[in-house]
Amino acid sequence: MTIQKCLFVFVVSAICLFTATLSAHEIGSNVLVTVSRGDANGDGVLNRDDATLMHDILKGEVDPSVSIRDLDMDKDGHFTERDLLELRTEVNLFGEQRVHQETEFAILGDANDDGFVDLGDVVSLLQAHFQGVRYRAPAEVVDINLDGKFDLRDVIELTEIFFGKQT
Ligand SMILES: [Ca+2]
Ligand SMILES: [Ca+2]
Ligand SMILES: [Ca+2]
Repeated sequence: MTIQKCLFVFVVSAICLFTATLSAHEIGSNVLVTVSRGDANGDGVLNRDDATLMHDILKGEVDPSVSIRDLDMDKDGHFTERDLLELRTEVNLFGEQRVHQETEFAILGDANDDGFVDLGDVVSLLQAHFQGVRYRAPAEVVDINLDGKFDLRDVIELTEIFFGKQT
């Protein structure tokens, strides 16, 4: 094998490896997110304040400032009266307690947390960025370019994926 041929094989392998690494973080792949179940006000403590806030969110009087996952006490994927009941029961039984954080998988790019990555998520990200509307998914899910923060670059990246402007 000539040196040139060796070099060629090396470069091709390197490209394959790089592509494999990238595809591991593709839109729609699973990302680990941290869930603080029940902590509706996000202060790290589970108490009656969270139950009151959950009640108001359920009635539509307040917009949640945490991920819907954090409100989903019974882990059925929805936020309902049952979750409020479960939180109340827990607080009544055990009193005020520190939030037990868990990790679970979410879908990278699924900004509105409906289980699919589609144009609805692009709209959610655009609204989140330009109108300050809160996206429903945990922060890890909207960090499309995986640089540790959510900003305009993530919006652009997801938009480009859907409108085929990727180069
Ligand atoms: Ca709390
Ligand atoms: Ca979605
Ligand atoms: Ca980012």
